Amino acid sequence: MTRLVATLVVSALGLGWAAAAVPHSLLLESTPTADSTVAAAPPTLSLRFNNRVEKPLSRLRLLNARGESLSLALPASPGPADRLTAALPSLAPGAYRVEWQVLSTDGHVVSGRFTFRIAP
Ligand SMILES: [Cu+2]
Repeated sequence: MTRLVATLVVSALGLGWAAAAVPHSLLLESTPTADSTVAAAPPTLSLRFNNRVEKPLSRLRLLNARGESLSLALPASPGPADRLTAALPSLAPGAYRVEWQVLSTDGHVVSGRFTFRIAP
Protein backbone atom coordinates (compact mmCIF):
# COMPACT_ATOMS: atom_id res chain seq x y z
CA MET A 1 0.00 0.00 0.00
CA THR A 2 2.76 2.37 0.94
CA ARG A 3 4.55 1.50 -2.26
CA LEU A 4 1.40 2.17 -4.27
CA VAL A 5 1.00 5.60 -2.70
CA ALA A 6 4.64 6.40 -3.38
CA THR A 7 4.22 5.32 -6.99
CA LEU A 8 1.16 7.52 -7.37
CA VAL A 9 2.95 10.49 -5.86
CA VAL A 10 5.94 10.02 -8.12
CA SER A 11 3.65 9.69 -11.14
CA ALA A 12 1.76 12.83 -10.20
CA LEU A 13 4.98 14.76 -9.81
CA GLY A 14 6.21 13.45 -13.13
CA LEU A 15 3.01 14.49 -14.85
CA GLY A 16 3.13 17.86 -13.18
CA TRP A 17 6.61 18.54 -14.47
CA ALA A 18 5.73 17.31 -17.92
CA ALA A 19 2.63 19.50 -18.04
CA ALA A 20 4.57 22.51 -16.87
CA ALA A 21 7.12 21.82 -19.62
CA VAL A 22 10.03 23.03 -17.59
CA PRO A 23 13.08 21.10 -18.74
CA HIS A 24 16.30 21.72 -16.98
CA SER A 25 18.65 24.30 -18.29
CA LEU A 26 20.77 23.84 -21.38
CA LEU A 27 23.33 26.31 -22.62
CA LEU A 28 22.23 27.50 -26.05
CA GLU A 29 24.90 30.01 -26.89
CA SER A 30 27.55 32.17 -25.40
CA THR A 31 29.74 35.19 -26.01
CA PRO A 32 32.54 34.41 -26.63
CA THR A 33 31.33 31.36 -28.53
CA ALA A 34 32.49 28.00 -27.20
CA ASP A 35 35.74 26.81 -28.80
CA SER A 36 36.15 30.09 -30.65
CA THR A 37 39.22 32.24 -31.15
CA VAL A 38 38.62 35.95 -30.83
CA ALA A 39 40.94 38.87 -31.53
CA ALA A 40 39.97 40.61 -28.33
CA ALA A 41 37.86 39.77 -25.34
CA PRO A 42 34.35 41.21 -25.46
CA PRO A 43 33.46 43.50 -22.56
CA THR A 44 30.91 41.04 -21.28
CA LEU A 45 30.78 37.30 -20.88
CA SER A 46 27.25 36.19 -21.75
CA LEU A 47 25.57 32.81 -21.59
CA ARG A 48 22.08 32.17 -22.92
CA PHE A 49 20.07 29.21 -21.71
CA ASN A 50 16.93 27.51 -23.00
CA ASN A 51 14.87 28.85 -20.13
CA ARG A 52 14.96 30.96 -17.02
CA VAL A 53 17.74 30.27 -14.55
CA GLU A 54 17.78 31.16 -10.87
CA LYS A 55 20.46 33.82 -11.02
CA PRO A 56 21.11 34.23 -7.31
CA LEU A 57 21.93 30.51 -7.16
CA SER A 58 23.97 30.39 -10.35
CA ARG A 59 27.70 30.82 -10.78
CA LEU A 60 30.20 31.70 -13.47
CA ARG A 61 33.93 31.10 -13.21
CA LEU A 62 36.67 32.09 -15.61
CA LEU A 63 40.01 30.33 -15.51
CA ASN A 64 43.15 31.08 -17.44
CA ALA A 65 45.44 28.51 -19.08
CA ARG A 66 47.26 28.01 -15.78
CA GLY A 67 44.00 27.11 -14.09
CA GLU A 68 43.93 30.31 -12.08
CA SER A 69 40.49 31.63 -11.33
CA LEU A 70 39.87 35.21 -12.44
CA SER A 71 37.36 37.13 -10.44
CA LEU A 72 34.00 37.51 -12.11
CA ALA A 73 31.00 39.16 -10.56
CA LEU A 74 27.50 38.39 -11.75
CA PRO A 75 25.63 41.66 -12.00
CA ALA A 76 22.91 42.12 -9.46
CA SER A 77 20.74 43.71 -12.11
CA PRO A 78 18.40 41.21 -13.69
CA GLY A 79 18.59 41.49 -17.48
CA PRO A 80 16.92 38.74 -19.50
CA ALA A 81 15.92 35.82 -17.27
CA ASP A 82 17.54 33.24 -19.53
CA ARG A 83 20.97 34.88 -19.51
CA LEU A 84 23.91 35.03 -17.19
CA THR A 85 26.31 37.86 -17.83
CA ALA A 86 29.44 39.14 -16.18
CA ALA A 87 31.77 41.97 -17.04
CA LEU A 88 35.11 40.63 -18.22
CA PRO A 89 38.35 42.05 -16.91
CA SER A 90 40.95 42.90 -19.56
CA LEU A 91 42.35 39.57 -20.69
CA ALA A 92 45.77 38.84 -22.10
CA PRO A 93 46.06 36.66 -25.19
CA GLY A 94 45.75 33.00 -24.35
CA ALA A 95 43.27 30.25 -23.61
CA TYR A 96 40.46 30.58 -21.12
CA ARG A 97 37.88 28.26 -19.68
CA VAL A 98 34.43 29.24 -18.53
CA GLU A 99 32.75 27.06 -15.93
CA TRP A 100 29.08 27.61 -15.25
CA GLN A 101 26.57 26.23 -12.84
CA VAL A 102 22.92 27.17 -12.79
CA LEU A 103 19.86 26.21 -10.83
CA SER A 104 17.16 25.35 -13.34
CA THR A 105 13.58 26.28 -12.78
CA ASP A 106 12.85 22.55 -12.38
CA GLY A 107 15.13 22.53 -9.35
CA HIS A 108 18.06 20.71 -10.94
CA VAL A 109 21.57 22.05 -10.71
CA VAL A 110 23.19 21.89 -14.13
CA SER A 111 26.78 22.70 -14.91
CA GLY A 112 29.10 22.79 -17.86
CA ARG A 113 32.22 24.35 -19.23
CA PHE A 114 33.66 25.64 -22.46
CA THR A 115 36.83 27.25 -23.66
CA PHE A 116 37.77 30.15 -25.87
CA ARG A 117 41.03 31.67 -26.99
CA ILE A 118 42.18 35.24 -27.45
CA ALA A 119 44.66 35.63 -30.26
CA PRO A 120 45.09 39.16 -31.58
CU1 LIG B 1 16.04 19.06 -14.80
